[in-house]
Amino acid sequence: VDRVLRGRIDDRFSTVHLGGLNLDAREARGVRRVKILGCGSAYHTGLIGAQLIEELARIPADAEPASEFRYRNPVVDPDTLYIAVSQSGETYDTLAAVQELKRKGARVLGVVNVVGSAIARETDGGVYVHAGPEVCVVSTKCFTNTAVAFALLALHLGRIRDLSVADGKRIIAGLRKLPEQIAEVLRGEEEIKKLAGEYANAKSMMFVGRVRGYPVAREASLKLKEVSYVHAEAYPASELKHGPLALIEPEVPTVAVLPDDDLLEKNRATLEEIKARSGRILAVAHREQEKADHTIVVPRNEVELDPILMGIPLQLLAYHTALALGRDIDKPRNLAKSVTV
Ligand code: F1P
Repeated sequence: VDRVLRGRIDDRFSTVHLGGLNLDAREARGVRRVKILGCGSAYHTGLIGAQLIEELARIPADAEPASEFRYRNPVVDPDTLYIAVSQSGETYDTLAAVQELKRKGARVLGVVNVVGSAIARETDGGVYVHAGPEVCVVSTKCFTNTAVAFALLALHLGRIRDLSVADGKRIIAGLRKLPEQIAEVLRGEEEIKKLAGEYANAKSMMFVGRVRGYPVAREASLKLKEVSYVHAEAYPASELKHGPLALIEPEVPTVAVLPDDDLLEKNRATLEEIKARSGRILAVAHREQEKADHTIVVPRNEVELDPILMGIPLQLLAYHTALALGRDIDKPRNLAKSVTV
């Protein structure tokens, strides 16, 4: 995280410098929509990015799996800024989506980790994530850094489009606190290891979150599947009552992501619904949750940055679940470093 921030936020806590963006102030002011495309974890950071851009720059934004977008003959709108996200920069579905967009005359930026990769080359400009090489096949530190890069991009767009100075300073101060807070979360690894041992034999795991919590729930469920092969489902918390509650039973525990925003009370009501069906609950929150069987407590930051911090203990949970089940963490089955077909 230090690396993605380095040199990009100034000492007066007011400006974000994104050198390679290739989007001047006039162009940025003309953006009417933002559409973010990526696959797997990259798509999930796109969901976080879209929320940050809506919150901090007040531009309507959404994210879609690039692997779907490329096949549906999308309408390309000249006032939409398209952003492709990829750790490797080589994922073929994402590259194909970029090429399709370019063919239709769109402007496409990249949020990419590997410098000089195919997607970095094909896009018109963008932000490098500077996470360094992902030694493991699955994306972990790159997920975190990409979310931070989106926070910087959202601040930059917000700045150009009149984000209040106070808000900008607040978020920048929050970003500066992240590296130490991440270190604090990592210091809790022993506790997470114990929890992983308790939940490792689940028949299936549910992951739920509302708004800011939802992309984290999706990503945590993907990480668990990728490395431990435990079946997992992720739902927006309010969707539970539209069917998936039928799955809740003691052998199907729920991981609930609970940012400290104005939805916390609603989230607690969801925990009650799960408890009423004898579901076990592991919460990720800023303080102990009495409705949950266990809570992983993470430090408090600006609420907009909660998805960044709350993803980390759940990466550790997936890791320790995989270890507890004797999986080969470094070579998860059926998973390629970059999917190039
Ligand atoms: C996308 C991705 C990863 C996943 C796995 C397969 O990669 O789906 O999120 O963990 O490695 O590929 P990328 O486009 O971000 O390199």
